[in-house]
Amino acid sequence: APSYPEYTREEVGRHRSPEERVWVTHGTDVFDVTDFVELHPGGPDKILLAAGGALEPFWALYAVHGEPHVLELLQQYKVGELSPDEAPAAPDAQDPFAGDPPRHPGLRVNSQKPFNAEPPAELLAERFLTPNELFFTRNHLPVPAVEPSSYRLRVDGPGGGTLSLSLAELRSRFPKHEVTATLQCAGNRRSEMSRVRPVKGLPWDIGAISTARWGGARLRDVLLHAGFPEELQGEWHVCFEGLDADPGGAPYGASIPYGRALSPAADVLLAYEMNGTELPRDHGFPVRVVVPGVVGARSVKWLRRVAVSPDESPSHWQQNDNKGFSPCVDWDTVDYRTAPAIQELPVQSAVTQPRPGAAVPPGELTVKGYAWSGGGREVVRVDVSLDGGRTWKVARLMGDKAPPGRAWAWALWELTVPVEAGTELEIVCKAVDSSYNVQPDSVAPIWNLMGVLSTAWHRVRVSVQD
Ligand code: HEM
Ligand SMILES: Nc1nc2c(c(=O)[nH]1)N[C@H]1C(S)=C(S)[C@@H](COP(=O)(O)O)O[C@H]1N2
Ligand SMILES: [Mo]
Repeated sequence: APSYPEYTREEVGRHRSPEERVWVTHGTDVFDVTDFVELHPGGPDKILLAAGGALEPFWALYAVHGEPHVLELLQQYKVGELSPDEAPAAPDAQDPFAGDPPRHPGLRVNSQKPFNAEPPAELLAERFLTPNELFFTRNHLPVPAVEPSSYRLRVDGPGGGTLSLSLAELRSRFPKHEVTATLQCAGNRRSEMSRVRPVKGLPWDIGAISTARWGGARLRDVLLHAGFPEELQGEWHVCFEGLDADPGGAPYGASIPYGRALSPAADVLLAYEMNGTELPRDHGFPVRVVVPGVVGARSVKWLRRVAVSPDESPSHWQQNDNKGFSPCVDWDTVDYRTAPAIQELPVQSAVTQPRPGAAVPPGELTVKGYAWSGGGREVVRVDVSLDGGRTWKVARLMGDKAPPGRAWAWALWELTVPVEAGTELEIVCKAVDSSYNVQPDSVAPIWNLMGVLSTAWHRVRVSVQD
């Protein structure tokens, strides 16, 4: 057998683009696949996602690569082996994030500690249900380590008593209900807003949104079981607390109106399953709230306590975050009490393919993306323009048909159009929901200091090759 040079993972990691060669690893073998990138049946953009690192996490998403002919093909590009003394770095005991779970290397990381990451746009709308490993993650604190056998959910009852539910009781005492729902962070597409004027917060691109099939007990069933009535007079809120707490001991918390929590048509879940498996640690293991049609911040992960109160959750994230303000409000004048907490989100859409700056081949171009609206409002149409919004075409929508008012999941859409060699395109998309709400055409008039609710027409400039 030929003997190969040895490389460290760091050396492999320097080869991430055709200019610096494209290297990947599989097992302990190192490959230079630069010449295969353009030949890849799945497209060059996909293979480049794995450039400089391991193929396995990506191939796990596309089973065709398990076929023997794929490994044979790969073998001809072998250039080396990983050095055997490559040891994984030892975890740091002082680091509160040392116990965080491993993550998929394809995620676009906005902050490592706490972990905040989105799927790459190239993979975001490939599947109607986002694979769990790629689902965007929005953590404010370290991920709690929960021993499932000792987990208890505390529900404060109406008479001062408390209900304590083990995971087994939550699963067995209440019917399992399944809902396909999209979660979107209020900060999705914030980076477009900060291009107008700086804003506070993580620089999300278009991927702080993902879709899963959630399974769990209805929050309604648990509250009725705890003794709460179908309706309460006056203003009441259902408050949630997570097991993740800041150094001062304050847990992550949020609340929703009582009526939504009790409504059978609102489908609010205490979820213990995500796409048919137990919840991953990053997404709230073992139990999280899923509030369909509502900003992601209310879907509290690692749920430890549910309480009913005449006031909204006292948490910072309910009171002083996830609120929308006028463009005239700045950090000196902001008064959080003047704006309601975001609950149902406005209509949203984005182009996931092609990517900004791409040079696409002439002939036929397929434009793809997602569209979604809050409050269960269905996306009824997506308009796409290739000339910056002068002329429009209607995209083809793909999605599950939902009952009226309960369209909790996004619609994926695509449009194939002829494009001429040597031209510049400004691709624009905008969605319309079942209330005929539309997206605003530009960012500046909806700019706000927190960079939330960034829903302007999504614009992507590309050139067509000669
Ligand atoms: C050196 C690395 C890779 C090699 C040698 C490779 C090889 C191949 C081959 C031979 C096929 C065609 C399979 C068939 O139809 O029989 C294929 C398809 C595909 N690959 Fe890869 N691949 C690589 C990396 C990747 C990566 C990193 C991704 C994703 C991030 C990816 C995504 C895809 C997709 C989406 C298809 C099309 C699947 C379909 O049509 O069902 N590939 N690849
Ligand atoms: N306990 C807890 N719940 C939480 C959060 C958190 O940091 N801690 N982040 C919230 C925010 S802002 C969002 S957008 C969603 C993201 O859910 P995901 O990470 O599963 O995508 O979780 C919400 N629930
Ligand atoms: Mo969020």
